[in-house]
Parts: sequence; structure tokens; C-alpha cells
Amino acid sequence: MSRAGLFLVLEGGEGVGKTTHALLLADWFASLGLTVTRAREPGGTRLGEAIRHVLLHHRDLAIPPESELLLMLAARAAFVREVVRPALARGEIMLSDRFEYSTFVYQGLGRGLGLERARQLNAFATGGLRPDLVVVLDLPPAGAAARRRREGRTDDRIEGEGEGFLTRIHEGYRALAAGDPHAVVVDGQGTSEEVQERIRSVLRARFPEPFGSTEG
Ligand code: Z5A
Repeated sequence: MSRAGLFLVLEGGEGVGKTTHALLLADWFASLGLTVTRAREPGGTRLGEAIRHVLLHHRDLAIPPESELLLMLAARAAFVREVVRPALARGEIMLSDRFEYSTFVYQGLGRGLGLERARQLNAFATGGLRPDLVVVLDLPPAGAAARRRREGRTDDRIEGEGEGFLTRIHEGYRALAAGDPHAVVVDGQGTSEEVQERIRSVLRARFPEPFGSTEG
């Protein structure tokens, strides 16, 4: 590994399969004898989980886009210092369900606060720490919505946004990843096994150490 640990992030719109694949990857890493710390954003710390609750489940609260951005980053500052940096310093794989791309896409592009502003404020929150690889799971919004409906889930405060918002999110992810050597777009269509194998192939190719010579 190029540094003590490896920082991997799964990204994409709601329902694309991030949680499913984080669990499958964590099992794979463990089967290879690698230690993994897994977390989700916003969250991962006590402060982050409290902020998450306010952001997603208080539909009664009016939260201006600027406040939404700053709350996401307040959670991230704690997440980086309490969870990510310590895991990397221990030489572990840090696997996060969402990170900075979510802020760039949801607040910068979706809420119209601007990509550059989101990037600058995010850099302050993270102290400049960036993932080694962002895996963007790509699924058209209609496909993801169908999966979530099958699950019988109700929308949280952000998921309740309209079709135009979801399209901006979907296109935003693809555009960001296209210009970033530390990001890759993986087709999220097909069975979980097929998608998982695509992700593993990417990891084997990108990181011959520790994944290159492994199978399954
Ligand atoms: N947010 C933000 O605005 N700014 C930020 O900076 C950050 C976050 C960090 C967090 O939502 C919200 O915070 C999110 C963005 C915002 N809001 N929105 N919208 P969350 O963590 O509660 O939820 P989510 O990230 O949107 O994830 P999710 O809905 O739980 O979806 P997922 O993790 O990507 O998918 P999943 O749970 O793995 O799969 C969904 C269903 O599909 C499930 O029933 C699976 O069994 C099924 N599934 C998975 N893969 C397949 C395949 N291949 N075929 C068929 N079915 C499948």
C-alpha cells in the first residue's frame, strides 16, 4: 500500500447499492486477512450520528442549503479526526459509505451552492485528506427508486427532492468522476454478485498490493 492504510469510498445516489457492496467488500477484505473499518456518512461518530438525525429525519425543520452544507462538514471534520485518520494510521482499510463526493454533488450541484465553494469548505473540514479511490456506483435514478420501493422504504428529508434534483445528482457524479484519476464509475446494473465482481476487478487492477493476486 502506498501509505499506512487504504482509504476507499463508495458513492452514488440513494438505492444504488452502496450499503450492500460495503458489506460484501468488508467480508472479502476479512477473508483476505485484512483489517477493515467501515462507516457511513453523515455519521461514524457520536457527533456525526446526532447531526445525521437532524439532517435526515427532522422533516419539520427548515434547513437552508448553506446550513445543510455546514452540518455535513461539521460531521465530516469529526469523522476524519476520530475515525478515518486513526484507521489509516493503524494500517487498515478504511471503507466509507459516502464522503466528499456526496457534498460536491448534493450541496454543490444539487442545492446549487457551487462546486468550488463545496470543495474549499470541504478541504477545511478534512484538512486535505482525500480518498485513495472513490467507486461511484452508477444506476439511473428510476432503477434505484424501484429498488427502494421494493424495499418499502419511505423518503428522508433529502430523498424527498424531485426528479430534477435526482437527475442533477446522477449526472454530477458521472461528471466529477470523469475528471478525477482517483475515481472510477462502476455499472450498478445487474445482480449484486455481478456488480460486486466489477468492484473487485477494479480494486485488483488499481491496488495489486494487497488485492492483485486474489480471487473470489
Ligand atoms: N448527503 C449529502 O447530502 N451530503 C453529504 O455530504 C453526505 C450525505 C455525506 C444519506 O443517506 C443522505 O445524506 C443521502 C445524501 C446525503 N440522502 N439522500 N438522498 P443514507 O445514508 O440514509 O442513504 P443512502 O446513502 O441514500 O443509501 P441507501 O438508500 O441506503 O442506498 P444504498 O446504500 O446505496 O443501497 P442499498 O441499501 O445497498 O440497496 C438498496 C436496495 O437495493 C436494497 O434493498 C438492496 O437489497 C437492493 N439491491 C442492492 N443491490 C442490488 C442489485 N444489484 N440488484 C437488485 N437489488 C439490489
